Amino acid sequence: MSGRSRRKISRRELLQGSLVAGGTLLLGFESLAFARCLPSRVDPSFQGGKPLGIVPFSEESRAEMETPLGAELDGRLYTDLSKLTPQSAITPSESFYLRTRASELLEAQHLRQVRIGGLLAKEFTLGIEEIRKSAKPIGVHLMECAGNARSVHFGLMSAAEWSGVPLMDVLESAKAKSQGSRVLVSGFDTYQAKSATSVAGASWIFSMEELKAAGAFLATEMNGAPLTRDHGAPLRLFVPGWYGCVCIKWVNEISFVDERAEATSQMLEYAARTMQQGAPQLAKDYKPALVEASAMPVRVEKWTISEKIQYRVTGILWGGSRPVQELQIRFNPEEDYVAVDDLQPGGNNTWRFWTHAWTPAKPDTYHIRLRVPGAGMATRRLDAGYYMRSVEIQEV
Ligand SMILES: Nc1nc2c(c(=O)[nH]1)N[C@H]1C(S)=C(S)[C@@H](COP(=O)(O)O)O[C@H]1N2
Ligand SMILES: [Mo]
Repeated sequence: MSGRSRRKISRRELLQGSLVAGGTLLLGFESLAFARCLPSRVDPSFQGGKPLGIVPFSEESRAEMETPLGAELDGRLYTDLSKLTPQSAITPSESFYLRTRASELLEAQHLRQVRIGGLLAKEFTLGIEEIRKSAKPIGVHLMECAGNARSVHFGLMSAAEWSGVPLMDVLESAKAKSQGSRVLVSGFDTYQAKSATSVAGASWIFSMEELKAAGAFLATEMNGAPLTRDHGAPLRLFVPGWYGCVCIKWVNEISFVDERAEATSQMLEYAARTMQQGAPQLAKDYKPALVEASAMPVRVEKWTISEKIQYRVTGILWGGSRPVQELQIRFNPEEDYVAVDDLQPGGNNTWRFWTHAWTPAKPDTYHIRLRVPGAGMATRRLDAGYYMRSVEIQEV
């Protein structure tokens, strides 16, 4: 270990958020306590060690995190996943990612009720107040944008605690005509500005079976407070386990349609990202936009333990149709996958944490990938290297 890196790092430097040590740019811990709050059952040595900082991921742009950017269809906010710990596993509403911000043209009177129509004996409207009164706590669910990307540090993903009403309750009381086998959910999507990158008009068509199996709900609250304007107030759809593109915000219409219904512009736009075969013209030919089991590192921590440099990788595991039992990590193509040291137990409604102690053989650039071993579970994005993250290790 070089003398330079043994140099004492002041608390002030750590708090300032970035420093250079041993030639590596280290993003500082917000506090020392932060680094200690992950369980280390396998390697308790970290409890006695000293955290030096976080090695930033390389080959990722410097996106501005947790700040609302832009407006309307081009509005974004990226959640900073590098701060995640099991103690802060629910994203505060002001840090929850945004993909599309509320229209400048949206006013409260546009969304006082939801129209229930289409292939129905009789159309009717449901008042928002009525829906609000029957809302109940639903639990914690993660949402990921199908367009999540390394360039924004995968910040289009967050988890919150939701309240609302099961969509099936609303649909069953509506009694569709027999040919109304599918359901179109739409929101208020009239914007002042034309988007550079997105097609306006979010709506999605589901089969009744899909909505039932997923436990879809109309959300009224997020983290114990009414939805914010940008997150779809007063009412948004949430389909647990599916990509965010189906979770329609500012819901204003639910319509029964039949097997001949055409795919919406949103379905066509997201066809590739939700791993459809081509871009089917009919809604019935779309497969559920499920988030398959996925995992990635969120932070690589640098420590000194008994005078030695040691790294610890902390990451998340999410998605999948059932909970993953085992997770493996690999630091470069020429190395083998090995089981991660510690995988937090849990279900698949939200992210689970894992940690892995790491002693790189030599200073180098490492490309970290994860794998869910065993057959029987599709992990296409994970296996394609979509969530790979790289670090440049300068000191071992
Ligand atoms: N009405 C409407 N709903 C929408 C969208 C939209 O553009 N308009 N974007 C969708 C997409 S692509 C995602 S990923 C989620 C994001 O929800 P959030 O901004 O609350 O995180 O909302 C979905 N619901
Ligand atoms: Mo999205």
